[in-house]
Amino acid sequence: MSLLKQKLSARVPALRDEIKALLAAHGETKISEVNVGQAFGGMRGVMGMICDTSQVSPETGLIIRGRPILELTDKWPEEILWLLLTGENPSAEELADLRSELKKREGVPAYVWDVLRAMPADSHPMTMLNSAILVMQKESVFAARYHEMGKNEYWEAALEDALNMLARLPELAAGVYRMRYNKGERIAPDASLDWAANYVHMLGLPESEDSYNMMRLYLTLHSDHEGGNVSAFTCHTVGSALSDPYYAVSAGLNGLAGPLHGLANQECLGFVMQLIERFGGVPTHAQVEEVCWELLNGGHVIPGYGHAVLRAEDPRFTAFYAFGKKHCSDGDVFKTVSVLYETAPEVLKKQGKAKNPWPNVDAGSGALLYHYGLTEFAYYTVLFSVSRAMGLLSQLIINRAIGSPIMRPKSESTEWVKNFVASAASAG
Ligand code: CMX
Repeated sequence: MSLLKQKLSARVPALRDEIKALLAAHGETKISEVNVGQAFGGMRGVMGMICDTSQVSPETGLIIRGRPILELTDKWPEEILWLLLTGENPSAEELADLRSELKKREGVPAYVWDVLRAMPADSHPMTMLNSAILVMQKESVFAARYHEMGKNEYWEAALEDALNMLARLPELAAGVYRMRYNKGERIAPDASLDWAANYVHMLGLPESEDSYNMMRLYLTLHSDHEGGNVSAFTCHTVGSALSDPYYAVSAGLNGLAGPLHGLANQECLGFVMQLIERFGGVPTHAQVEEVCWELLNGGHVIPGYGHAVLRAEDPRFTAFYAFGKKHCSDGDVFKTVSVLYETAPEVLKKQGKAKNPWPNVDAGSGALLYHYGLTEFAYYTVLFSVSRAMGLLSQLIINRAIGSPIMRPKSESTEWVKNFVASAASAG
């Protein structure tokens, strides 16, 4: 048994007992209220679900198991996966064991490549990735064992699926890249490399300690963002029907493919490139300001800025920006990202609509990827997905461990709300 499974096996019964006791004593205690604005407004701020892997504070941003993300930027993704699942940093032995678990599960089935080859050559890379994950559903241990296992074993089957999926995702995602952008044959994994470095290797990008570190940082920073964002919420909902992790993750990542969510990093670099093209190089602050107003006046968003929860600069942006300043501050792309950073928040503040005018994670990540040779920005959400799969799967395993039931919030009609507020007004 892997050390990760051993650790979780020791934890899960206590976690179940703790939740059972909490529900018995406080099941009826109110923790949130919902108003009409929230019911029509994407349930913003409604505290209606549990996520133990991470929280997002409006001021501090992402906090993984109690640790602010800026304290974790030197961690590699495998360490983050361990932390997400167990709440602890792995020992050297535990980390080595997790790495070898992932290594031995590598190997994307041949039929997946056949399906991808049959897709239209101009398919979006996210469509290719998510289709491929769905096609691999036949590998699901959870689905295969569903009729014979007891509820208490669900998390173990989910863990099997999670480790298999995570082991294969870099190879799959790199294969999507090479196929979609005609980069030649797929590149086989290198057994001597860690999860992130191996991904750089299989993508066929120039390899150096710097490019490895950029990818380690990228995969660490995007790993999780509590439970209510579109991809996590979707994965949770689909998983709650006991659809297996392949169905649930593919569904969640389809949400990540939306321009208001993960696709914003593609949009963001596209915007930066348009600025460079339009102004023949790095634009001035005045030029960027003019274009930002054009976007807002045309009813468009400034990609990479604003957030549903954050009310400060996203610390993940802060970390990327610091890395970029150190390693790629000479390039036009990074310089343009900087001008945008110094301009867009002021424009958004002046317009006064966005509750958070500051950059989010997507505002800076593309400049780094571009610098290290990944210039096809329609691919960027696939990178985001490889990382975010760690959070989605960690949440899903924990949810199966604690026996989270099927999701079923109540909806009502607009007519119902009109009647409700009318009778509340006449009663008051
Ligand atoms: N540019 C222009 N307008 C913006 C804006 C931006 N970057 N951010 C918010 N607004 C607008 C909203 O569209 C909304 O306008 P309406 O009232 O006309 O609908 C108004 O400001 C209030 O929005 P909000 O409460 O501040 O933000 P929401 O919680 O509704 O939306 C988000 C959050 C991220 C969708 C929004 O800020 C946005 O569209 N940003 C640009 C896209 C982006 O960068 N997305 C990536 C987010 C990170 C991620 O999930 O990956």
